[in-house]
Amino acid sequence: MKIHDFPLAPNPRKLRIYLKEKGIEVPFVLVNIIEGEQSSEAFLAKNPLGKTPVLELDDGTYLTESLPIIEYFEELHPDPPMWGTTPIERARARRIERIADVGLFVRVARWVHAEQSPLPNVAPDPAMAKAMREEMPTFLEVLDNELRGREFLAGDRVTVGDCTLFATIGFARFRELELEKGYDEITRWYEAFSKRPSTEVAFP
Ligand SMILES: N[C@@H](CCC(=O)N[C@@H](CS)C(=O)NCC(=O)O)C(=O)O
Repeated sequence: MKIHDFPLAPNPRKLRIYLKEKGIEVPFVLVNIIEGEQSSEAFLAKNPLGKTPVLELDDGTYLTESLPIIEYFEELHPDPPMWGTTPIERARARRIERIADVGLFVRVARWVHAEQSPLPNVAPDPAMAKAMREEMPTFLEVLDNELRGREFLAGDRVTVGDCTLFATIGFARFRELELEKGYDEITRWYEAFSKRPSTEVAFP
């Protein structure tokens, strides 16, 4: 088994943080998305959408999409549980993860692409950048409130949503967007989480 990814990109980073929190070791193969390697014939054969990460299984099967890849590992290695231990904990952890990903991360990614156009295949779009920036506070406020009185997003243990939010804020910072400014709970959580060994970036 191996993972094809680019470690600085947020979806691969979320998966890497998750794997380290779980103590699962998987070899990585670098796909340089800044240089357009995701559009090569060889990579498109693994993921026709040209996106990282891709999990390659030993039988030659390719799994794409970071969250289903996480679910796959979670089923193979249930401990420590990264969604919580009871139905209500799991529902809550999944709800928060969706807000961090579909709510916040998607807007940050669209903002980066529209504002800074870092990939060869995406053109700048100032109107889109403005709209995305204006929509972010709604999600930041919800996540900030969820963290009030809690060490991690879903309580006293790390769940997948922490990996998602950390990768999102790290990506925003890397792109000089200070997302957490003015959100005291997120700032406190981000500083503490950034000390965890799981957040170290390593190539490949
Ligand atoms: N929904 C997908 C998104 C994957 C994705 O957008 N990956 C980015 C890196 S964060 C990528 O490889 N982008 C290359 C491109 O768009 O050309 C997932 O969760 O894995």
